[in-house]
Amino acid sequence: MENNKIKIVFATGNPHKLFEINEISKGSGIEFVLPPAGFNPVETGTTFEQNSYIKAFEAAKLSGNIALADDSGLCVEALNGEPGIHSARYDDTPQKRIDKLLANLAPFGNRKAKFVCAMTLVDSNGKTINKETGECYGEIANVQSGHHGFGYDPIFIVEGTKTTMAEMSEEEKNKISHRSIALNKMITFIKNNLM
Ligand code: ITT
Repeated sequence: MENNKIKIVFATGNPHKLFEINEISKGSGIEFVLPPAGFNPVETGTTFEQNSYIKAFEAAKLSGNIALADDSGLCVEALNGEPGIHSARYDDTPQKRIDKLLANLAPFGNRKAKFVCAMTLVDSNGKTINKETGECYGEIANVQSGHHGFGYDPIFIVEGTKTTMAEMSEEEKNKISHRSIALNKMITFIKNNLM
């Protein structure tokens, strides 16, 4: 069964993302694999969509095959959508990024936020084969809680719950996350058009 899976390059340097992607796509007949050595895209885009294209094309060129990329981030309403596309570079470490966000948000009563994910599937000539997006709504907690997931999960309380994403199991997160919403649409497209 494993051998019959089709492999698609997933253009990331973030192992947590690859892990989530392969958990979400379990049973789909698709396995996502890391790009070849030398993958080092420069994310010069001004939108999630542009940066996901840049990463996917870089990996597709290197591998000579189609590649999928995810550009994602946390958009906080009171901070005019920041850190947004700068989420991974907001500060030096994951903990410092959380601390900085909590400090910057402290003066505001509005703690609404959303996770956004833009995915683009690109071929080695740079043609976009398909693109999808997913959003997950919630609010920023006053203090961090939980150890699952990655990034800003410990301070993101999912709408309709009292728990942060980091307090959810991987399975629970993968049912509702921005990444799973985008990826499930992308998997449907791949199954209908490429398999
Ligand atoms: P690649 O570009 O190599 O894929 P990256 O981590 O740099 O890895 P992005 O540029 O897309 O990826 O930035 C995404 C950042 O947004 C990520 O590093 C986290 O800080 C945050 N983020 C995205 N999805 C998240 C999630 O599901 N949970 C928590 N934080 C998330």
